[in-house]
Amino acid sequence: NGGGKGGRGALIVLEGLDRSGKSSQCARLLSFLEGKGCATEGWRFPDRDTSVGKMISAYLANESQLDDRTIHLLFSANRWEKRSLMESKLLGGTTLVVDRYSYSGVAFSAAKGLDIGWCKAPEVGLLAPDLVIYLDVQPEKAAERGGYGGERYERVEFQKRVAEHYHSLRDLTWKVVDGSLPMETVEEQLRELAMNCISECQDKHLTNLTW
Ligand code: Z5A
Ligand code: MG
Repeated sequence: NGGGKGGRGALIVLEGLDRSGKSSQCARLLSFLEGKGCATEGWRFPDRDTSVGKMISAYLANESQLDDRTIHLLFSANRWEKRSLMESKLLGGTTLVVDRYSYSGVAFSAAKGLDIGWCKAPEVGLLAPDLVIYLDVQPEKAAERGGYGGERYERVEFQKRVAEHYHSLRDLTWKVVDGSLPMETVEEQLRELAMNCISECQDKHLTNLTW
């Protein structure tokens, strides 16, 4: 595992607007860590493979309609159904690189106009990340990238509101990385942040989101 001392794995989350490069960078970071001999898994939310995830996926594809609060709670439930597995992986020494987490949950629903305190409440008690990497890209820039516009929420005006809410969620675990830099440059920065985090959190206890 990580530093070879039998410590726990790190919970590393990537966040950012649509097309900020999260999935690309998660894949690159994962193969880098694996190459270092680190026990690592790549996770993502929504996890579309569970039954809750299938409801979310249909909603995002505009194949079903759901009340704003209902879909918010489904996104949260999708994290809760993975919490115990997440905990056992981390305690067993596996580092998790997670593509979106509770911050997406709060930022997207709050951008629809839901009360932010109400949005945070169901996230309390989920595992707190050791590191949140926010890939910072202007919404207009992100929109120019490939594949934008297919799913619900993929509109520039909406993404601007999401960015404002992300901003209000930043805390000590956040590192903001300029996601408009070339992919390789971003990748380099993430490697260093991840390696530092993995060695620093080995002896630290896992904590819960408190919000
Ligand atoms: N959502 C929610 O409402 N509540 C929740 O609790 C959660 C999520 C967890 C689906 O998420 C939606 O769910 C999302 C939030 C909401 N809605 N929106 N909008 P998703 O994770 O399934 O979304 P996705 O479509 O898979 O990924 P994404 O976020 O849109 O993109 P990304 O992963 O950040 O970017 P990418 O796929 O790595 O890259 C996009 C393109 O940009 C691609 O062509 C790359 O080659 C290119 N790219 C990447 N990096 C660069 C750089 N540095 N330079 C140039 N080009 C680049
Ligand atoms: Mg993605």
